[in-house]
Amino acid sequence: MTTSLEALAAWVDDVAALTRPDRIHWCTGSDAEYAEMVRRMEAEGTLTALNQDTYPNCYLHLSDPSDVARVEHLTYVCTRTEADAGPNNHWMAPDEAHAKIDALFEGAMRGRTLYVIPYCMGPLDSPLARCGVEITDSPYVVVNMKLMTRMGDAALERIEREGHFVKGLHSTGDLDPNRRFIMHFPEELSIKSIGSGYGGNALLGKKCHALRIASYQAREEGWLAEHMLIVGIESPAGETHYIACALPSACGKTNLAMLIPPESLPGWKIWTLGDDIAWLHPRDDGRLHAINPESGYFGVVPGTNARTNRNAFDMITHDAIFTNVARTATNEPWWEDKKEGEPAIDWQGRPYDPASGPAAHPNSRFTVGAKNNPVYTSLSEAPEGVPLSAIVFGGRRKELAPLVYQARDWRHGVLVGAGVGSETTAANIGEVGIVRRDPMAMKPFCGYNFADYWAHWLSFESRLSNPPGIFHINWFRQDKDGRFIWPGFGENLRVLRWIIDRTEDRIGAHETPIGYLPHAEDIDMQGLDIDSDVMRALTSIDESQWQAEMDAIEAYFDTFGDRVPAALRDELAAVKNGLSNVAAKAS
Ligand code: OXD
Ligand code: MN
Repeated sequence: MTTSLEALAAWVDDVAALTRPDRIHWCTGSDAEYAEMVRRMEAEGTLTALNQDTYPNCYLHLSDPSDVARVEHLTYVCTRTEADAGPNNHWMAPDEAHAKIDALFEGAMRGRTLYVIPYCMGPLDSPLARCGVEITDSPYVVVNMKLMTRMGDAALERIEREGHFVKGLHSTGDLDPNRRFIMHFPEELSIKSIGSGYGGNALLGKKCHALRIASYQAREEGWLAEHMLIVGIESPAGETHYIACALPSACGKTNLAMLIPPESLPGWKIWTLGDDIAWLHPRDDGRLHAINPESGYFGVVPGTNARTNRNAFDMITHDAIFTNVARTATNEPWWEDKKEGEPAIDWQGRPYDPASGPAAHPNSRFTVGAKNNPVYTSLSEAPEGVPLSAIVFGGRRKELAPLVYQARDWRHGVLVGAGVGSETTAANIGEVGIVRRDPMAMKPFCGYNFADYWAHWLSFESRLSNPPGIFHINWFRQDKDGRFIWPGFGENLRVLRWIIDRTEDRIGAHETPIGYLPHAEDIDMQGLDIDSDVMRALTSIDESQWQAEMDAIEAYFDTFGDRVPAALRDELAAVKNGLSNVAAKAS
């Protein structure tokens, strides 16, 4: 036994009896252990060193071609009653789910090593952090968890002190998509995942624990686990505001979290606290505080270049793991839109041939520790987190949603979040580019019934005397030829400034039925060449399109029946009313 915590030792024994590994290794989290794991994977051929002169300590992993993204259709929330999981989740009864998946785990680790990874989501000394233990047979998971979480001895110490932890059992199994399941048991605070080695399916601290299980735990304990980046924005005068922003997968959260201010806005600084997950807690000051439970990034690689995200581009030149990118003839990693070099070998290890599709998989990823980021802030380790000035929701919408708007108050803000729709991306297996409802960007990640989740969100109105403002953004508007009309990336700082000015009551806005829109002149356009027509399109709404949108949101809410909170329905009715009044006046 390598732990003083009996419950943990007993669970590891039970898992070993079921899965029959050749060896058991308790991860210490040391750098030497990481180096040894890398060496072993290189010997096995599951990790390849990239050019160590230009990309020191960088490695490439190529996954099974059928295992490149999250698999929502195989992801289950197994609560005692189906209604508790809600129509937003696939559900299976816990007994049935355990029986089904345990049968697949039987003997699954024969010939392999069972790794025990104790980890802490959040700063090790934070009362807002929560711990877990992942058991896995994948060395790739071990090295990724080392970069993404605080794992090893220090986490184990906290777990032994607290006596409880989230249990996550993972095996890559035989990678057969027909024997792949990602199951969550929120009432038992446990996860079982088999048949995939892909990040979101296999690094159980991330989506499975820090979102699905944590969202459930957060409702019981009075906080929120959200799919949000956390960023600090420092003005030239030295005033810093913290913003948490929820965007669906592959909609630019990492870029926004690491935004580089354009030269035309001198003196502004950006600090990254997190790029994917935020845990939000009401604190004694009446404000909502945020911590990032993770300590690394698992970001989408294609599209990263010196112009779109110089910080990310630089941060992945050392101590990084790449998954499913291509390689150049000089063994450097290569991806679409890198704007440098040429692919020689594609993400499946074949000589590159443009006829076989992109050289790097569209959902290829980098994994790096947060400290690689040039704009890392040590506030990421602050036990109390940072107080939020604003919460920002958003989606990928070619039309309809303006560049930015503000909700009237918290309650209306919950409607804005619950109504988010976005065009799908390659982060999940399935059709790309269709609009789907993605409330709070949590569609794939909420561990319980969305209707109860919205009620939980609404309850914060009375828990916060000084709540953050709530906003909605859309960087993805297109013209009729399919070109993006807003430049995005660093220029998004102009929108963040508007958001901060609104939370500080420094500027007015134009009131519409969907919320407050900017007066076009209040968005600083210095140094940016954008047509006034385009600016008008970005800062106005088409009422009839919005009427159709609100109908679609209402129809979506209807799928949750009477569990939808009355206050949310009232907010929806108020917006619909406002839109029909405008339409009546116009006719
Ligand atoms: C992610 C995702 O990997 O949202 O962050 O898919
Ligand atoms: Mn994500």
